[in-house]
Amino acid sequence: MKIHVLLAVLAVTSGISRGAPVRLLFDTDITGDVDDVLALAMCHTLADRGACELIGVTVSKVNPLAASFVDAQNTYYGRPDLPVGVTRDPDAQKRESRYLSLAGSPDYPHDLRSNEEAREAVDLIRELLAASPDGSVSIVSVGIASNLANLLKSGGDAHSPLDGPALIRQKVKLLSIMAGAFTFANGTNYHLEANVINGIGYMQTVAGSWPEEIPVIWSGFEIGENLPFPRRSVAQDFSYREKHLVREAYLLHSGPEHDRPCWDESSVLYAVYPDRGYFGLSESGQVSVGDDGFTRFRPPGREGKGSRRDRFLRMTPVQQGRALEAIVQLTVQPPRG
Ligand SMILES: [Ca+2]
Repeated sequence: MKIHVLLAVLAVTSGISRGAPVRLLFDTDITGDVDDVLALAMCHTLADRGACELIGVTVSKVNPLAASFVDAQNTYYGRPDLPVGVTRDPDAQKRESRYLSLAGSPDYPHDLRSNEEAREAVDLIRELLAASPDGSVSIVSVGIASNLANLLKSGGDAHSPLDGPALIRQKVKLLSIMAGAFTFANGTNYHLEANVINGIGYMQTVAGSWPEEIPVIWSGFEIGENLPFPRRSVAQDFSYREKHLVREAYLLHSGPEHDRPCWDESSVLYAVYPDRGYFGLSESGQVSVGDDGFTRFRPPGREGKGSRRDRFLRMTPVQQGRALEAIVQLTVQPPRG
């Protein structure tokens, strides 16, 4: 056997492949909490490194400044033309923000002046999926599930004749979603998590209708709660620019004396580096969403029947340290250029 053939075989058998980087679609409720801003910064950093290809950002909650802010952050990170979509679902939660007003600052230029100038989110997602190679897109969902639910309910259109579930089956590789709680969290084993309870019907649609063949990895509340972004890093590590959008947003939301949990960042880290051991995984099973918003995980029955679509993230103390440091370093990395 020639040496290059041997090496190729070794690479395949050891699970190390150098295929095209995953195509990342970031679906966010970037309005209330600030972890969405840090998670979007990570997406850009990872794209700068060639670890992923960032193909678009969609917003699942309603705030008139959402599209402008996302466009400003994309521009800040050197991607002024990255497509931005916003939900136009009248039932999606409207949410105030402490930091989206930064979009009005002359320090952060951008094109999109209003949500009306942005794309409708599901139409954009369908276009991006249809234009992607089969099985190539990882969706990171870090907010309420309005866009995912409406994608699942969508029918064929000019982008693809396939309905939502069929399009997902063909194009999507993974859904990495921050939602729910799966162990003891926030002082209870019955924590009702915000991304679910702020749109219970949407999350029920995702849990109930997401295609069985496409894995869903849930980052429960307990994961981010144990990944506190260090205030010292906020104070020191963004100093390479006098005006830094991420630092300003963080301070407007959380102030200088708070270590904000990295809920949303955990789902980005897993989606891009699923094989790096930053997290452990539960066994396979299925998540259901109750009418009160509680997320219940059920493994298959004794006879092995039942769904194996879903798993949730776990974290040992060693993984906790590794994951947090990776998130911090990916968040504070300077934009390219
Ligand atoms: Ca969020």
